[in-house]
Amino acid sequence: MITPMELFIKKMQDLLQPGKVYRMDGSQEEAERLTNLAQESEVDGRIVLKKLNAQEYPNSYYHRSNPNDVARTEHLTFVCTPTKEQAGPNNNWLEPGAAKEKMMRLLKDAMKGRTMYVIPFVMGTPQSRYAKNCVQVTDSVYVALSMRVMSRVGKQAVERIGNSSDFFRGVHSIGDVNPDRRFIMHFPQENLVMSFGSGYGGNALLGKKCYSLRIGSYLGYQEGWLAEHMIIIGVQAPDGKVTYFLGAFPSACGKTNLALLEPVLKGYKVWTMGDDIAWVNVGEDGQLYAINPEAGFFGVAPGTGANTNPVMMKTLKNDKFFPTLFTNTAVDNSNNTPWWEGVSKEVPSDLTDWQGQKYDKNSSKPAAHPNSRFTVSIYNCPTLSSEYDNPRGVPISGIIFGGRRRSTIPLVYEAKNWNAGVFTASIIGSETTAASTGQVGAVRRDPMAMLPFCGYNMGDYFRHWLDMGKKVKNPPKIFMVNWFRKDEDGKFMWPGFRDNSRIIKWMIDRVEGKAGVVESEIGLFPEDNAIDLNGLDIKKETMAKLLRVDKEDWKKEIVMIEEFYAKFGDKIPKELNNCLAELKNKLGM
Ligand code: GTP
Ligand code: SPV
Ligand code: MN
Repeated sequence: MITPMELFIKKMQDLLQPGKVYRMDGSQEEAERLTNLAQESEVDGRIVLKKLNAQEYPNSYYHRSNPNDVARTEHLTFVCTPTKEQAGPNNNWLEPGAAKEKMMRLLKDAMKGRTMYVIPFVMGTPQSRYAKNCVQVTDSVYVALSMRVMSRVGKQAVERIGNSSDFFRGVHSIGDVNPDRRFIMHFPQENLVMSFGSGYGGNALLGKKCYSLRIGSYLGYQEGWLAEHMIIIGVQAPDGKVTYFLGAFPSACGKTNLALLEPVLKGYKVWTMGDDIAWVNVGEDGQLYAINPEAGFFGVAPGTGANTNPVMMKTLKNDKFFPTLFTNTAVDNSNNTPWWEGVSKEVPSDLTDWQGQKYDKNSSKPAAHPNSRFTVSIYNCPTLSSEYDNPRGVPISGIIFGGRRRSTIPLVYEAKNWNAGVFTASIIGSETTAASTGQVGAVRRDPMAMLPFCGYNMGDYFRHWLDMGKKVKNPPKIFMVNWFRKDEDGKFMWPGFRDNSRIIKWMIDRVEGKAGVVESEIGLFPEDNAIDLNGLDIKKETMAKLLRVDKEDWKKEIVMIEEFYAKFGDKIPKELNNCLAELKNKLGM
């Protein structure tokens, strides 16, 4: 008898007609073999990988993609549920039959003369009951190598799957990298994703956003857990105690930086559990626990430097687990190292930009693409938590939500209880970033930082969040932050990065009941002098501005919130409508 996994592989072979089939085993030897192959292969007219300076960046490689393929494409991403209502106004929708037909046409014979890489992988530590089994096929060696870094590829996955038919199926072909023939189609009911025409991270590494968030959130809704766009960190205080937090910020709004934070405050330390995705379950003791389903970082390069994120700089130079990939950064030709805005103050004189052209220092454009990224194993991270592979995950005491807002949203405040926290997260607005194609800097609603990633109707998702609160014994405290407030001159008012540890310290004090609060219209603010500003040169007036409700701004915000809520009609839970009514009342609306 043929196993369901073998049947899937055979069906893919019949459909895609690859010249060769290669089955990934996840070994280090295989990584060497495939990186060697990638240095000799051309895809889409470009050499797939070029080796970088091994003294500076050991076992690191440079990849340049087609300039039309540098970010997620939300307008080409669909959730194909039996009814449109199930996908909700937060998703593009196609009827599953029609969607599959469209994809079958694109995928038919798509791998002729190419190699089909079969990637069995586990999301989550294989010992965990929360981990999930997956198989992806792809014709991109770059994707195959990236998957190896980002998930647990190989034997353990094959063993876990065995004769079972319960595994995620992902089909990916880079096709001809044509945006007119690019689609990322999700079939939550079938645990299936079909992706064509892009090699970019979130479009092509199907274990990441496609499975661990869109399909995962749907599974979580069915099975009673949450799949979230969140970091997981353990923050150690001077007394040695570690407090675990989840943190959700929209794409390119600071998750990776917070996950690898080196606190400025003496005696504090951040232990990294994850930088992008968390699967959150209620444990046997009734507490909320989180695991990171991923095994690597796919992080934004620009802005990463020795001052802002020294831990990531060290991670990128470790090679315990390889390869490390740099995609669409610039290259410093003087020493063959990757370069991006923020990695050094000086712009090197001999740079090749992300499109392969000689870079003109006087150019107003950046040398690295704003969404250029690195792909690196989490095991190379010097602050990796000792709990990272704990199959139970870690118990969560606080949840931090945030967005990128030049105005309106204060530096930090706390929701008065779980439901108020769910409301606060449901009304998050954030400026769009280069992580997704389209306009950058436009404010849009991005509830829980999940707008592009919730695989079902967001109204049902809000209900699910409220229900989770009822199941948890000691619901974590919920905080809202905004590192991105700007003054009249357009300068950031808060130093951010390593100084964000000052805010986290206050949160720990709140969790431990050591700090008082002042109630405001939108939630609870720190008492005067409760935030440790020792050693920081910041004006009292600036702090006052950062920690104040601007009623006029908030009245404008309410209009946008109501517009967003209205899209969901009566799917918005009454608890959230009540919170909104209460807020309007307090603002005198
Ligand atoms: P995704 O990988 O897209 O989900 O992004 P992310 O949320 O992990 O964002 P990341 O930490 O990579 O940061 C994105 C950009 O924001 C980078 O250019 C950072 O340098 C910048 N950034 C991060 N934290 C701060 C901060 O506290 N203040 C300021 N001003 N910028 C920050
Ligand atoms: C994001 O856009 O939120 C990312 C990068 O983390 S991607 O994997 O492409 O989604
Ligand atoms: Mn992300």
